[in-house]
Amino acid sequence: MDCIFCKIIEGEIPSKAVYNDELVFAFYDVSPKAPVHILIVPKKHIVSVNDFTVDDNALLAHIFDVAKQIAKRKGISESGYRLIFNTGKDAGQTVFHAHLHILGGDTLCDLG
Ligand code: DGP
Repeated sequence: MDCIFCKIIEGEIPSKAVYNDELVFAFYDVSPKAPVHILIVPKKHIVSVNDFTVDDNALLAHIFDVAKQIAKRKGISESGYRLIFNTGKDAGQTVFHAHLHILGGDTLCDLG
């Protein structure tokens, strides 16, 4: 499959790894939008949030648990961070392998 994140997971494309287990891989975003900008990707190829099913509930819970762990490890748990799944064209999704952005380390732009 010609998927850049599958290739990163397989190690075919280098990345700066942050976390790895049997379900997910996390690495630094190549084009950071905040001092801390990390992506968590499920190892299973899932195109976007639209494609998660109830069978993925445990995987989704795990992704958020890993996000919490990473935020703590990177020292942004208390200062604050944003978790984003861009989903589809209008949201700016550019890689069609679902991924959770962790953004923090500074005051983020107001979305409200
Ligand atoms: P999104 O716009 O939500 O689809 O985010 C895709 C992100 O993936 C974007 O912030 C840049 C990042 N990205 C794209 N290609 C690579 C790559 O080859 N390596 C790394 N580390 N990040 C990448």
